[in-house]
Formats: sequence, structure tokens, C-alpha cells
Amino acid sequence: PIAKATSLFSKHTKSIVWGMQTRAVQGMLDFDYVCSREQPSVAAMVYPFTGDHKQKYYWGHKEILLPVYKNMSDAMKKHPDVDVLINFASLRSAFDSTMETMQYPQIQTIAIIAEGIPEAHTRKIIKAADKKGVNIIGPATVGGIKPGCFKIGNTGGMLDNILASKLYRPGSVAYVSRSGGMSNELNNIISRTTDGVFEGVAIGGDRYPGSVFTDHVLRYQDTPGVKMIVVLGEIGGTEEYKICQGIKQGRITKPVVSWCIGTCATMFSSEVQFGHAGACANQASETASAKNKALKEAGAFVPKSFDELGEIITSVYDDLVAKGVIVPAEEMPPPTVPMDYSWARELGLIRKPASFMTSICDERGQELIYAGMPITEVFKSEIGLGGTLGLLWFQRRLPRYACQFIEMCLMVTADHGPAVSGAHNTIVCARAGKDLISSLTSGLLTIGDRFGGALDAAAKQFSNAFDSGMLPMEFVNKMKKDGKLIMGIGHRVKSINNPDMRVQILKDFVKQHFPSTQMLDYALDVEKITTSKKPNLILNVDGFIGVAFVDLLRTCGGFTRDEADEFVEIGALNGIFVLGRSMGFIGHYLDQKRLKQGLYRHPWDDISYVLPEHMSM
Ligand code: Q5B
Repeated sequence: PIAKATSLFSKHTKSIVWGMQTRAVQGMLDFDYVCSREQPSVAAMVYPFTGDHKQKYYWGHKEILLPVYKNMSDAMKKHPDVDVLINFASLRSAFDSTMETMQYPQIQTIAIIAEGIPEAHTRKIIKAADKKGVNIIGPATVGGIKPGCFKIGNTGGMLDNILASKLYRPGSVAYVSRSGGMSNELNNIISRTTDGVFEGVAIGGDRYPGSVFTDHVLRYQDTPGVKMIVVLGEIGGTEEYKICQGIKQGRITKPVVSWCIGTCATMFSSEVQFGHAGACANQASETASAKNKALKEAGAFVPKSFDELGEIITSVYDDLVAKGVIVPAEEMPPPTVPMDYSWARELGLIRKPASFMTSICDERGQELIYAGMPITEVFKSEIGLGGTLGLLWFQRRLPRYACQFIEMCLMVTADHGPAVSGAHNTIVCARAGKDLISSLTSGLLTIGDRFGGALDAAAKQFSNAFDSGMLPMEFVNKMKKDGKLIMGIGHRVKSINNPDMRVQILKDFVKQHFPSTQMLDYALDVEKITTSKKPNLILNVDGFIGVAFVDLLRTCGGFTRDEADEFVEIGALNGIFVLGRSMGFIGHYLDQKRLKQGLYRHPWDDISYVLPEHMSM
């Protein structure tokens, strides 16, 4: 077998990251930057599910692009200086991608992050790695860190933690642990009690980790910069005994501070399986207490409990400083890395005026909220479509009769046959082979002052006349004198002789439920005058909804007068027709498609061609 490298990472180490782990990669680059590395430690990413492309990252204050390759072979060929692969593949693809990585002799170290890889697969990986001389860190780990040099993926947490634990420059203490989470605790303890971490590896919690405690302890023993070693073992397995042997045989001469966690297992009456797959004592010698005892007997520095780990590290460290083995280096401040916007905002350090404002809907929390009302409450209180519209359009929990009225308006305006302008457009568009949205939009675009969109204008005209104290007759005459049509008056087919039942249904409801119908009564008086001139000059469906809505907004108790006027001013009422009639337009679109209607062409005999006479010079 090929010998494995003893120094895994340097200031020049370059890696490839397998998987689209953009946050982890940015974390590595930020670490590199605070370590004053000259170049990023990530050369490229491999992600088989997209084509080759580039991803943008920050390098300090600048933006840089890192290549992403679909194929590992391309990444390796383009980056021959890479010797580390960080494998973020899932537990399902980690085996194949790791085995593939080992085909490239340039790779000396592979960190496997995935948890739950079948043990049989890990054992095959270990066998292949031993044969090819590849160091494996993991699986089921966060990885490891070498301050000032290299950080595997998310190890060490966010930048503020890296800075707090002084991981941007090397210290004299190397550690190895099983747990990734506890490795961060070690970063913290070591940074507070000594001159800092030289290197730290979390081998992972599986029963068969790709590298074991002794692999790393022996590397640390042979690394001149490491002056003392910390081993955080745990219940399960017998690996710690090899360290005892190494100390006893004189292979390990640097001071080893060690503690095995899981001593509380003795408090349980039955066998305990802790969080890690390997954290279970199958025999007395695998218990944490037995291993702590053996380590102490072998000459390791073993505290009485985990709580005292910091103290014992301090005393060993102080002794090494006193003996001159460790000469703490002068502290140099690391370069500053700009804080991520989202993190700074979360910490409350910055503020920025928002580009958008909203006051009707908030989808960010656990539950969708319509104008202050959680969606479950919307259903529980059975406010229906009318109530939902009340929340989203008017930001009010409207009274029951108002919700019912809105729903009735939507129902009566839902459709008025294929002949009206909007439905006609929708049908022609559908028959031209267009899609639902194009056809619907084509119909909606006809809604305006003449067809279906006279609600707001009617509300304005009638209420202005009423509020200024004009008698109905004065209003009709003034409009005629000004040469203006009264919005909401007149219909192409409906008249006093052919009444519009939609209006009648709404009128019955409004008269029965509304607290006041002042505006409606005024409009009905106007209708009496206009219909006396021409029977089709009725208060039409647009006009009726327009004026009844003014009564509703002004008298339901939920709005100030200014608020009521504002809703009319900003066009809320035409929204009722738009929303209601969309139902019909969609129906017409589907109908045409279902009936397999072909392209429409208007017949010539229905067009009057009135071109100018040919003029000769
Ligand atoms: N005259 C609706 O006109 C229509 C007058 C008026 C005073 C008026 C017309 C109008 C205002 C807009 C409006 C909504 C174009 C209508 C709707 C939805 C629908 C549609 C459907 C559905 C009809 C004849 C004589 C003339 C005019 C006078 C007409 N309107 N005077 N105020 N408003 N209304 N739109 O029948 O003396 O003879 O010269 O624009 O409210 O769209 O089902 O079809 O659900 O889909 O063509 O219900 O009223 O009348 O233009 O030939 O005028 O009446 O000045 O007087 P017509 P015209 P004179 S609801």
C-alpha cells in the first residue's frame, strides 16, 4: 500500500467540493480570507445535476467566480493542484463519489460528511483508501480545521465563531474527537485556555470511521508545530486503548489530555445507545469510565469530569510554556471580512429601507396571515370568499352581510354569455390557439368605462352629485349639459321591459341587510328619470354594485369616510367585476377548447367595407 500523507493541510491546500453546498464554500472562503491565505482553498465544485457553469462567491470584499463541473474527471484535469476532496454527497451517493475520487492519484485526503452510509460501504472505502494511501475523514462528520490553513466545509461554524476561537492562526494544541459538535466545543475550550488550536479533526460517530484516533494522534506526534494533544473519546469501541499503548510504548511522547464522554451510561440499568452509531458499549472495556481509567493509568492527563477538561488543559499548557516548549506567538489582528448582509441584519447591526411594503399578507411565519388573520382562523370562522376578499382588499374583518354581499356580486357578475365584449375576445383568442392566461387577459382587457368597468366611475359620479346636494334631476341635466354619459346607467339588452334579474337579486338583499341605502335610493331616483327618457337607461349591474358599495363602505362601521372614499378612488370596485367575470372568461376558454373550436374568422358579409373612392390625379 502507498504511504499516507502525515500533513493533510497547508496554507496552499486546494480542494474540490462535491455537491452544491454554496454556504459551506462561502464559509471556507471567508475562513481562508481571515487566515490571510493568498488563494481560496476551494478550486472548484463538482455537481452532476447541472451543466458546467460558474458560481459567484465573496473573497473578502471582492466577488470571484468558482467553476462547477458536471464531471469529476473534468474538475481533476483542470485543477491538478487539488489534493483534497470534500464530499457533501448524500448517504446514497457518497460511496460512489468517494470511490470515483480515489481513481485520481492527486487526491490525498477525502472528507465524507454524509451520515448513515451503510457500514459495508464504509469498510470498502477504508480498504480502497488504505491501498491507495488516501486519508479519509468521516463519514458522519463536520470534518476538521487547521487554523491559518484550511477548513473543511462547515467546521468551526460561522465567522464570528472562527474569530472568537482564534481559528485564523495556528496555536500549539492539536485535537481529535469523534463528534463534530463537540469539536467546536474543543475549539472554544482550547482557544480560552491555551495559545490555540494547531489542528483539529472530528473523525465522525460511525462504528467504522474512515480514520481513527491513533491515525491523527500519531500524525500530531510527528508534527513539530503540535506541542500537546487533546483526545475527546466516547463510549463504544476500543480505539482509545491504542493511544494508551502508544503512550506506554513511547511512540507518543507529547502530553495527551484525554476524556471519554458517556460516563453517565452507568446510571442506566440497561445498555445505552447514544446519538452516534458507534456510541454504545458492547463490553465493560468499551465504557467511557473504563477507557478514562486506562488512559490515566497509561499517563494521559485525564480530568475528573468533562467540566474540568479546560482546567487540565490549562495546567498542561502552562507547564509547557514554563518549560519553554511553547512560546506563544504575538497576536496579529486578522483581516476583516465583511459580514453577510442577512447575518448582520439578524444581529440587528444594520438596517436598510425596504424596496417594497405590504400590509395585506405575510407568508413568512409558520402560518399564512391575511391582514392579521391566520389562515386557520379564516377557515375556522367561515368568513368565506367575501370575508377573504374583505381582508385582502379592504384589510377589514367585514360583517357577515357584507361578506355575503361581496360573494353575491361575484356570483352575479361571473358571466353574461358569449356575446359580451370580454367573453367574445376570450373566445376568439382561445380559438386562435392561445393559452388560458392569454385568452383570459384578452377578455379582461375589454373591461372599461363602456363594458363592465363602470363601477368606480358610477360610485364617484353618484356620490359626488349626492354629497354636493344635487337633486337627481339636476344631476341628470348637468350630465347631459356637460355631454357626459352617466356611468352605471344604460344597457344594451336590459331595460325596464326586460329587467336585469341580477340587479333585482342584489337589490332585495341590500334592502334587507344594509343599515343604510342612501346612495342606492338616490341612484334609483336617477334611474326613474333616465328610464322615462329611454327604457334601456336602467341602473345597470355595474351602477348598482357601485352605489351599493358606497353605502356599504360608508355605513358598515369599519371605515372612516376618507377610507371609504379612497377605496372608490383607487379602483377597488371595478375589481369586483374583474374578479367575478374572470370565472366566466375561464369557463368560455375551457368550453372552446373542449368543443375543439378552430380558428375564428369574421364573415365578410358582417363587415361593411367603406373605403374612400379611388381618386385619380
Ligand atoms: N345614453 C351601456 O348604450 C351603454 C347613457 C345615456 C345618459 C348614459 C351605455 C353606456 C355607461 C357605461 C356603463 C356598463 C354602452 C354597462 C355591462 C356589463 C354587462 C354587459 C352586457 C355584462 C349602452 C342611446 C341614448 C343616447 C345616449 C343615451 C346612453 N347611455 N344617457 N347616461 N349612461 N353606459 N357601462 O344602449 O338622446 O338618443 O342621443 O355607455 O354603465 O357592461 O350584458 O351586455 O354583464 O356583461 O348603446 O351587463 O348606456 O345606448 O349609446 O346608443 O345611446 O341613450 O346619450 O341618447 P346603448 P346608445 P340620445 S353594463
